[in-house]
Amino acid sequence: MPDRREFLRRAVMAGGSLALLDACRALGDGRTPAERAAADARDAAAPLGPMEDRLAIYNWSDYIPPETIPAFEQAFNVRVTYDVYESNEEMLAKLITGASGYDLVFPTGYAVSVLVETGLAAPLHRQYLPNWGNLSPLFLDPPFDRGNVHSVPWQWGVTGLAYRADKVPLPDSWAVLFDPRYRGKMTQMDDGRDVIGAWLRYRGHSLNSRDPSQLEGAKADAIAAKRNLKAYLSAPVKAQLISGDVWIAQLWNGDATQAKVEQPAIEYVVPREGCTIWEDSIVMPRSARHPRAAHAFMNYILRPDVGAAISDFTGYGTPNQAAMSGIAHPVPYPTPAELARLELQVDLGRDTAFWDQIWTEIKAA
Ligand code: N2P
Repeated sequence: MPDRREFLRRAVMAGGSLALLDACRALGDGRTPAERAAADARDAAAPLGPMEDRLAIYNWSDYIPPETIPAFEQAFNVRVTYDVYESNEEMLAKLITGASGYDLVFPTGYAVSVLVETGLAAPLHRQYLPNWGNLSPLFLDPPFDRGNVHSVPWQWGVTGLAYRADKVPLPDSWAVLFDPRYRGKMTQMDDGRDVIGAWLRYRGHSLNSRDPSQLEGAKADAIAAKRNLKAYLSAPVKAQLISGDVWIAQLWNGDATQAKVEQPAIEYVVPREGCTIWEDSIVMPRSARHPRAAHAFMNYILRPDVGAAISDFTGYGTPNQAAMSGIAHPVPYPTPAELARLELQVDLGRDTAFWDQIWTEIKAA
C-alpha cells in the first residue's frame, strides 16, 4: 500500500489531473473485476454499525438548497461538514491521494467509473436505502455502474450555452465563440472534458473521441476561440452573467437557471451541434468513517419532498420520479429528438493522458 500512495503522490506532483486519473487506473486496486464483484457483494450484505454523529460531504458548489443539510442534521442528530469543488478532477485528486475524510462525493458518470475501477468506491448497502424505489428506471443501471452497485443517482443536466438575451441573439452554434464582436464577453468551462468536448461536437465528432487528428482539430478551434474568451470559468461565472460582464457562457443548464432567478434576461440553449448530457451520482468512498450516516443521507435525499426541494433549488433534472410532481418547474426528460444531439461522457481510459496533454496545451496557448 505505501507503494501505491507514493506512486500517486508523484503523479499528482507531476501535474495534470486527468493524467493522474490515468496513472491511478493503470495502478488499479490489484484485484480482477470478478474478485472485486465478489468482495462487493459480501460487503454490501453486511450490516452497518450504529448511526454515527458526524458526516463529511464533498459536493459541487451550488448543488444543494441551504435548508437540506440543517434539516438532515436535526432529523438524524448528525453534525455535517460540507465542502465544495468545481470539477470532477479536483474531487478525484483529493480522493486518490489519500484519506480525504469524506463520506460522500458526487461524481459525474465517467468519474464514477474511475472510482469503481480503482477500488475507491464502496458498495451500497441497499437494505439501508428503503426509498430506492422512488428513482425512475430511466436513471438506473447506468453504463458507468451496472446494477448501481456503487452509486445513487443525484441530478442530471446538460452542458450548453447560457446567454444574455438582452445583449446577443440566440447563439445556436458553438461557432459563436469565434465571433470577435463578443470578444471579452464570453467564457468556457474550466474543464478539459467540457471545452475539448464542445469543439469535437462542433466538428461533428463524438465528445468522447480518442482519434488524435480529431483531437488536434478540436485543439485548434479551442485556441482560436480562446482569444475571444474572458476566462475559463465554471460555476462562478454566474455572477458575471448576472452583472453583464459576461454575455455568453458555456455552462450547465441548472446553474444558468439559478442565475436567471436574479437576472431574467439569462436564457439557455443546446447548440445545434449538440453537447454533453450527464448524470451525477452519490458515491461513498471505501475510506468513509461514517457509513451509517452516509446511508441515512442518501436515503433522506431520495424522499419525494426532499428530492423536490433539491431540484427546485438546483434547477437540474431529478432522477427521483416520486419527486417530480412536487417540483414547481421540473426539467422534463429529454425527448428522443433532443437525445439524438446529446451525448454522455464516458471514461477515456488510457487516453485520458492524451486529453490532458491537449488541455494543458490549450491553457498554455
Ligand atoms: C453544480 C453543477 C455541477 C454539475 N453547480 C456538473 N456535472
